Amino acid sequence: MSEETPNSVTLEKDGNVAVVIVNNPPVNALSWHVREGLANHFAAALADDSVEAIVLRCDGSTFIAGADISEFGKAPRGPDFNAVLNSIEQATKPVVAAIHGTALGGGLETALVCHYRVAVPSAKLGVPEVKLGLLPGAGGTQRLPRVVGVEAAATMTSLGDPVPAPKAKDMGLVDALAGEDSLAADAIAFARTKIADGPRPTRERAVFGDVAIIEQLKTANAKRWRGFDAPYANLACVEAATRLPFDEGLAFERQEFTKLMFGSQSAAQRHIFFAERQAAKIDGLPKDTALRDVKKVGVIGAGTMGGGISMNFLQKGIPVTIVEMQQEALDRGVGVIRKNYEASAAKGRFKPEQVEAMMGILTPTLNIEDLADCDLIIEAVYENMDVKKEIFAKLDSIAKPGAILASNTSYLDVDEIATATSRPGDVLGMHFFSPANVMKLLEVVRGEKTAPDALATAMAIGKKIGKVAVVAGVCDGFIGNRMLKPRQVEAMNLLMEGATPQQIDKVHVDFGMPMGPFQMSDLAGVDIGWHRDPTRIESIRDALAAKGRWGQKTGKGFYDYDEKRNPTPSAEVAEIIEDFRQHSNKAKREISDQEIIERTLYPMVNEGALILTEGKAQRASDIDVVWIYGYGWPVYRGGPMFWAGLEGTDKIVAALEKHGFAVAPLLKEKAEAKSGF
Ligand code: T1G
Repeated sequence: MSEETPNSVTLEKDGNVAVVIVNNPPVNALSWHVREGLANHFAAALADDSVEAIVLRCDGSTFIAGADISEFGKAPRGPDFNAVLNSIEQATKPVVAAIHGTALGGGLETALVCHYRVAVPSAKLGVPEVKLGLLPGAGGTQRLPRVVGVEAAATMTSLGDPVPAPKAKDMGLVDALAGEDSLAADAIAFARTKIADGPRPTRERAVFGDVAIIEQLKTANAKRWRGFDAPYANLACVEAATRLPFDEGLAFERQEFTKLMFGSQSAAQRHIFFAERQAAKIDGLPKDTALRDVKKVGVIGAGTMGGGISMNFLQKGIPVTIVEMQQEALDRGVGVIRKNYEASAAKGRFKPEQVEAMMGILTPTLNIEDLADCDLIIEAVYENMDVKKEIFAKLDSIAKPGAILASNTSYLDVDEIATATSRPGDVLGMHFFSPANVMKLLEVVRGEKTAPDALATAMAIGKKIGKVAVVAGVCDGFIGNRMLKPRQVEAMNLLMEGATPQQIDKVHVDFGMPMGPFQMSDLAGVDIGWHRDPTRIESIRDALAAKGRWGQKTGKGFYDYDEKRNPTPSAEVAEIIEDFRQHSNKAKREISDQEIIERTLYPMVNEGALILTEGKAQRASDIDVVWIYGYGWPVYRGGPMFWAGLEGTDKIVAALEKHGFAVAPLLKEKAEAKSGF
């Protein structure tokens, strides 16, 4: 949306109806020149006596998808958005919004100042600002309650989910549905029917509905909204609409909007909005790189990961052939997939016939040769290099030319695995996160010899199955797990020095993480990577594992768990830690929460800087996307690398040096420049 293209709004006439058309690809965002064009063309249409009604529509794939987020934080240009909207609302001729694609945020606010709205059935209408840490700051929180009522307005603004047009019609948000292929004509015809009725300024309509919804939404979403400011600000504005005159409500909204706009949470969430889209781009890869066709997928291993991975493809109608060694394991794996789908169907996510259709394109087999016609084969067996190389050597002999051979390993050397084949260009990693059918993150691991089109295809198929795909280089733990390691190591050291599992976990939960290092260990399994020799106790983990404290799966780990898996601190664990401390002559001392932050989160930023310097991540924002979508890092803190900028890289370096860490040169550089990543 370059400043050089001001002609993004045009005006046409169809008899006595003027049609104002926005054309600002890719999503008709309300860039300065669009606001300017709207102001000019509406003024022209209103001044033209031959015009008796006005239609506002957009070219391209969608109606206005909101304010131009890329303009936020920049010097304001063009007319004030609210002034443009007021001029449309106060129009002396009926104005009809013709909606297709998405009418989102400022786009819906624009449609709300139009006196009537016509939409195609496939359209979606919503105010997703809360997902950017904001609120509809151009009258949306004051006009929505006047059109759809308090309940719907509170729900739409605080949750941010769009509403399909047919439902919007039922809610009164849309006045008429148009033909999918005749929106412009239908809107003009509708406008003509409103000439007699005249304008219907939304601000003059009465607010209706029950304000009790606001407390109900807060109660129902308390866990989901923990740490977020925006949902509560949205509800405060809708509540204000129920008791303040329109202009006072607008002023209250403006005040709340400004607070959010200049706060760190929205800056973080906007960062992630663009970071997520940036992550899909492969630096240096020609945009028109031809992707390989992926019409059939093979999955090796029907365990938890293999099953979850398969579900992603089946849900997109892509046939999967799943291989196991033993019939019993195969039946169990296929059974779990069906059980998961039936559980989702019971919650209304799928229709029973959809479950049958997905299970119908799943082919279980004990014969790996059945993967010969697959376009993509994903190996998801347990972590053992020899086993994986054996499988890839086998695949090399049976897979068709051009098939992509992917490993779901979470840390093993993909280049080493590729050496087992004669086609390393077709080998890469596709690291899914458990549960693989739920977690959105996918680390696509680029091997030294991975072909650009293979990489691009894996990234594209990742997006197709609803994942946020990020390119990672080959190193131990790739991006996410590599940064997790220093955190877990320091967490264990802090235990030895006097902190408790519950203290450390509380610091992380208060920070906004879904759980702390020890709750995470208990969920993943304390025995992961354990040498299985109960007589060999070299770490606190060994001691716990030797006592069968393997985590949630055995009802005890770093915590004891009740039947509902609620954790409680364990006296036995405290004893084990005390025992270890004494044997290693570690003095016990008071440890502050700040020290826990400095020694568990700052080293992650440090490791992130090393990952960037080594080129194992394309950009710092990719690291943020990994942690947001793979590890539950709070989106309102923007990810570890963005957060480092908020926290202060100089402060981080000073603390890391204080605690004796080797500081990454890139991080030192940023600290000297007092800049973020
Ligand atoms: N501003 C600027 N750029 C935008 C944009 C926006 N609002 N929306 C999308 N883009 C860019 C995006 O970065 C990408 O660029 C390209 O368009 C295609 O997007 C006052 C304050 C509309 C559902 O939150 O949800 O209004 O990567 O890949 O999958 O109250 O984009 O190609 O260079 O996502 O087809 C509220 C945000 C703004 C909607 C289309 N609006 N957009 O999805 O394409 S705040 C939103 C979306 C506001 C007012 C307030 C989606 C989409 P690039 P894409 P898509």
